[in-house]
This record gives sequence, structure tokens and C-alpha cells, in this order.
Amino acid sequence: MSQFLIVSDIHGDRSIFLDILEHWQSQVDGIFYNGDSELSADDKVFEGVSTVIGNMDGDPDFVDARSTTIDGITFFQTHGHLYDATSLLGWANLQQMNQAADKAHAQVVLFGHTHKEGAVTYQGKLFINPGSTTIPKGLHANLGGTYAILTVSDKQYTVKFYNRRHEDLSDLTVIVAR
Ligand SMILES: [Mn+2]
Repeated sequence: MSQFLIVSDIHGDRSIFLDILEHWQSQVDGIFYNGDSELSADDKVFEGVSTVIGNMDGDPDFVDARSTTIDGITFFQTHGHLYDATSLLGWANLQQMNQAADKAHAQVVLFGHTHKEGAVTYQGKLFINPGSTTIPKGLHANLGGTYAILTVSDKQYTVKFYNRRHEDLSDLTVIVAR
């Protein structure tokens, strides 16, 4: 079993990211930060963290997208603005990210940008948006901000969402077969 921490869109709220790291770092096999930190790419908080650039990030040292394989799972990670991820009415547009993820032979796609948390399977891949810890939008904005933990077992993916106090928002849990 492998476990991954996924955070996005802190928008300068460095202290919440530090707090989340302190809570989860020793329990996870990988840490992904999906853009719009408004911090430098070489900020100490990103040591050992897989990062990408967001539309609000000024540091060109952040990459546009990356694929990472951990414990046999290939992730395609990007913020979303470069792949037209925004959907005005629905959760997100996944088509362009899906095409890029196909090229990377990824099984899991990680993004942010919309500030709307969620996880769905689409075209045989699991897409996860952890939401924003700091400026949540959409149906669950009243929860005050979210991040995600992905647990991968032989047969299934479990995506759990947490609030800023690290409380499990169990109504939002998504479990899908691998
Ligand atoms: Mn953002």
C-alpha cells in the first residue's frame, strides 16, 4: 500500500503548507504540490516535494508539468491553466490534461487551479484536484479549504479530503477500482 499527499493553491499561505507537511510527512510515500503557491521554487518547504507552476507563480524555475513514477504508479502533474482545466459550470475540463497524461503513460492525473476539490475516473485514469487550502470555491467552499490523501492498494484507489484542521471529510471520500 502506498500513500500520497496532494496539496494545491495555497496562494501565499505558507504556514498551512508547513502545518500539513508536519502532520503527514512521515506517513506518505510522495508529496505533490500542484501550483499557485506564490513562493519561490527553491523555498525550503518544497524540499522533497514535487511541484509545478501555477498561473500566479512568478518563478520561472517551476516546471509546466511533470510525470513522476513512485511505487509503480505514474502520475502526471500540472496546475491546469495550461490545459484549459477551468469549467465554468462543472468541476473541470479534463480533455487536454487527459491527452498529455496519455503521452506520459500516467495512471493518475494531479491538478489544481479551479480550487474545486474532487476525484473522478475519466478515460481509464484517476483525476484528483485537492482543492485549495486557502481560497476554496465550488460546492464545498464552506468547508474552509481542503487537501487530499491518495491511498493506493493492489485493487483500489482511495482519495480522502481533509480540512485545514486535518479532519477527514468522509462524505467526500472517493473509492475506485484500479
Ligand atoms: Mn489558484
